[in-house]
Amino acid sequence: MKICVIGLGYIGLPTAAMFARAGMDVLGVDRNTLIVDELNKGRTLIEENGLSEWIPGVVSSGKLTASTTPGCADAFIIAVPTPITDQKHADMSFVEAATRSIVPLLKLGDIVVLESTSPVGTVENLLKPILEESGLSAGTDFSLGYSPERVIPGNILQELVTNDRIAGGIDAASAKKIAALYRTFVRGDIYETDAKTAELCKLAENTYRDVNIAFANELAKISERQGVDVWELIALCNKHPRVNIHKPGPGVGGHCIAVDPWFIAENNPHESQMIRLARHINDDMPSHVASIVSYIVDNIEHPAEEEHPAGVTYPKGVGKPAVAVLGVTYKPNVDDIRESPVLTLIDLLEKRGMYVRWFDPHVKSLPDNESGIAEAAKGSDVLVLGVDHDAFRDLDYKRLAQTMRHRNILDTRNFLDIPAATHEGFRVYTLGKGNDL
Ligand code: SAJ
Repeated sequence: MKICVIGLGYIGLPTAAMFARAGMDVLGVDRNTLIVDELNKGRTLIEENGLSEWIPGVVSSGKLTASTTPGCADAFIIAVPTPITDQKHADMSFVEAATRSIVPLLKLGDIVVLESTSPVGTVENLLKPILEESGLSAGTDFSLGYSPERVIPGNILQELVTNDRIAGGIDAASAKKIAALYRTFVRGDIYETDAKTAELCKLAENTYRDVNIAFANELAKISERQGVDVWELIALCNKHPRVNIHKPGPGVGGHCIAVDPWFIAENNPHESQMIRLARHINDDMPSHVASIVSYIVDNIEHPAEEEHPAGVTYPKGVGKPAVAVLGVTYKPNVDDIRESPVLTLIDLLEKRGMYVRWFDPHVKSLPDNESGIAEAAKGSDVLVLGVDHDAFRDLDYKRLAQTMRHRNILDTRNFLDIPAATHEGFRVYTLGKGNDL
């Protein structure tokens, strides 16, 4: 069976590799020539566990080849980005372009599956009319539907195989054929449904998480006022067999949990009150964290004349607060900075007149990245943990105490070894811990 996977990103490339390992002849398509050229050399630009070990084998066996243009296939998988605009609307231009590129290739009996997270009705109202310009009719002449991924970056290859999956079809026959296609590598159960239910299912799953995280963030703010440790609170709540409160944090990033709820709210503005409020609560967390940093620096007794880390000596008593931020990706141990709440936090701190430097070992693409933890922390008044990367698990607090101007730490993830830090003279504040704030 020949499969054409359009979009070789976090989902498309692992999915293409899965079909190739299942013995299919796979053509991976991406408009980015660098991705295509690297893939044809058996290399990937994506940092994902296990992927760089998988790719050389399926490429050298000839099971996976890459091109910038699609070719004839028995099944077409569309896994291109569906970004969100500043007006919080879904940008479907990549999906539309990918769909149009299939039209001249479509033949009787083919399967077309959309995987990209999309507003409800995309398959029926966007893909179907474009594909039927081929003269073929969806359902009768070719199968059409929607089958979303639900994998977590960092564990994609494992979860693509083991997670249950939804196969939504424009008609029941399409759902059945799509389910059979994915059963070539999916070991989880595959549930057949209609395309609109599958589209809303994907959005609802991630919206459940965003609303749940908003609840956790609100509990964090309440705990700070009530003198409670929200981390202990949530751990105790979750001992209840039917309670699963998520974790607070400095905000919600990524191109899924932070985005998908808007795809529901966009078309259902009046019915999505809680969904939109949850988005605003999560999007307000960087500002809440910035106010905690201000609280910390406002309580520092700055000696009068002191050398500022930037080599600038400020007038008596007007030392500009210096903040070091560790981690800027949207979640731990990934290189993805999309919708990162920590980048928003850095911007807010600078707007509050603070001098901010940051370091993230996973980010290679941004010029402001310091060369290491000590370089970012040099001369700073507060060290903020933005992301709980494994690389930050055992910080050298003795060295940090020597390089920082004042010994304050703000942990936004309840991640750091507080006794080790306090042993070196640090004052540690944790988001959501009422007794710290
Ligand atoms: N976060 C919290 N508290 C929590 C959990 C997450 O603040 O309790 C924050 C994280 O710090 C991060 C954001 O939420 O900023 C989202 O992270 P996440 O790990 O919850 O989920 P994502 O964004 O990685 O979602 C991915 C998506 N899949 C891909 O990106 C390929 C999504 O489509 C999946 O449904 C989701 O994993 C999943 O299934 O877990």
